[in-house]
Amino acid sequence: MLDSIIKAYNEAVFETDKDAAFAVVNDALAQGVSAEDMVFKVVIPAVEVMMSRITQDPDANLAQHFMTAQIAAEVTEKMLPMFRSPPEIIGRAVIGTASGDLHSLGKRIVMGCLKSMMVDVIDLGVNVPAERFVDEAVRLDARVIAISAMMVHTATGEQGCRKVRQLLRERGLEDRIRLVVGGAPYRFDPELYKSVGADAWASDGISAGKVIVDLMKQVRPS
Ligand code: B12
Repeated sequence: MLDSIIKAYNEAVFETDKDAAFAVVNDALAQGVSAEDMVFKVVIPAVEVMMSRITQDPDANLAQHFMTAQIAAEVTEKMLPMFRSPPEIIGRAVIGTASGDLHSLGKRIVMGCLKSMMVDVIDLGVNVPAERFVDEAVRLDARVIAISAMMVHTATGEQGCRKVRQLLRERGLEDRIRLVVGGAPYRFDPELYKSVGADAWASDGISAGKVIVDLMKQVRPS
């Protein structure tokens, strides 16, 4: 039964048809599929399938990429109250785009993936000053600061990740908060994250989720 649900859900997502995706979810629940199975066996694998299609299939497009992550986040939010035992939230991250950068699509995709992977993620928006990343991470007790930067100068400039690293160091927060970056400039140069002071980077939403979950495990709870 799960195989046909997975197929129908993937087709709906591939067509960016949110209503159809939710109809598949509701039918599956009515047939007795658990909320846990919907999230872990249907929704998250669908995001992984879409990510690999995006890279391999010339017919896959940005709208499909974007909608997969949005639908995943919405379905997961709907399923969580139905879990038999409260799902274990792995930890909290704050995310935003670097100072001077208004590109938001990649960040939103990453957020959708993180939510479906049980990471509590708080969106600080676009054009976020370095101080705000750090202040909000402290205020919200986040273990990870995630910075999206789509332009070379916002990825490498003095007001972005480099400044966040400097502030973490100055405020003695480096063992409590990890720093992760993503966006096109990091894909072009996979070593760039190190030179701007990040602990890690990831090329897409699903790998961002995996990297961030790993970073959270390294952090000493406050
Ligand atoms: C859409 C777009 C815009 C839209 C943004 C709409 C929006 N709400 O986001 C608009 C039209 C507003 C725009 C404006 C500008 N843009 Co623009 N834009 C693009 C474009 C075409 C696509 C970007 C995008 O959304 N990609 C799709 C998403 C899904 O991919 P992504 O962001 O990389 O995200 C994925 C990964 O990188 C990763 N990821 C992303 N963030 C994070 C964060 C973390 C923590 C992790 C782990 C992973 C991760 O996961 C995501 C999901 O898989 C790119 C060109 C391109 N092909 O990349 C140019 C591009 C980024 N823009 C560019 C420029 C120059 C500009 C402008 C300066 C143009 C102008 N003269 O006004 C302005 C800048 C405004 C500003 N201050 O930010 C240049 C940057 C050049 C450079 N080398 O720096 C590019 C590369 C175009 C080009 N070839 O010249 N842009």
